[in-house]
Amino acid sequence: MQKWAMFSLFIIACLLGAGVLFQNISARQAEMAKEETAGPSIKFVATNYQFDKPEYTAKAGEKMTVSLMNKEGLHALEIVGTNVKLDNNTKSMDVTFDKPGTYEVHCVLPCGPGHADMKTKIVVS
Ligand SMILES: [Cu+2]
Repeated sequence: MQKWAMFSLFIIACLLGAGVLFQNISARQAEMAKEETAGPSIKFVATNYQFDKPEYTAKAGEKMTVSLMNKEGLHALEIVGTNVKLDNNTKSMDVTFDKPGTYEVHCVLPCGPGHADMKTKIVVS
């Protein structure tokens, strides 16, 4: 009788595990589908202590998605002159650059010795 109970528990645990796994997979697929259908975007990939590009480009008046990926270390950023602030809680936002120009982007989370130099820019034309 006890063996049966153990066996049943084991089966239930397996089913739960598979359920969680499946849910994760479909959530990820939905996220990927969303990314594919999205319009223009900029993805800032942050490492210690720089962003993956010295300069990003965008078009004025066009709604776009900006996102942050912390590949190494923990960083947050703001785009000066906009309301965009990204960190590990808010990983992406939509933004429209109204005017052409150069927008400074910098890390706003004290992340280590290279923090002060952790800057990049977006050239909007
Ligand atoms: Cu920093």
